[in-house]
Amino acid sequence: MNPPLITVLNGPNLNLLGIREPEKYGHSTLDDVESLCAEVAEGLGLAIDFRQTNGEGELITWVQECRGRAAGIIINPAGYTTTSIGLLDALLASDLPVIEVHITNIHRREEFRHHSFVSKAATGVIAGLGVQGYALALRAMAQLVAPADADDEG
Ligand code: DHK
Repeated sequence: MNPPLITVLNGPNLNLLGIREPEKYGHSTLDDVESLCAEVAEGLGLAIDFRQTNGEGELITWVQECRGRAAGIIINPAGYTTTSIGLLDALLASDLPVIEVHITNIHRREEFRHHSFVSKAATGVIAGLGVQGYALALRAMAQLVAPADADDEG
């Protein structure tokens, strides 16, 4: 059987990880985050499709494409977190478990970062744990997509 596919989506400016405000976002690059996710996913028996875009429309199209293809979505919507009802609607329409990840603790930052439209579609939210938040999201997703009888295996 093929391993469940988890789509890991990254929004605007996350291509600049490692360069961008490292005191907030850390020194890992997006390639480092993809390697981390690939390693953790392999250990969990998951396949990943890891992507980044600066475009809101492209992000929405990728979410739409998850329906019927992926078993779950992990998303750092970055700047679209607080602005995009289109992204929220696409996530709701996907009918998939969604985990929202933020590298920083958005609640300790400026007030305009506190309200997330995406959270309305999220099974869970991870914020403030740096890029390890992606690894934690994969671990949580493995539980969410596991067949019911696999829960007993510890
Ligand atoms: C990343 C961004 O680009 C910001 O727009 C969000 C998020 C926070 C993060 O912490 O990963 O406000």
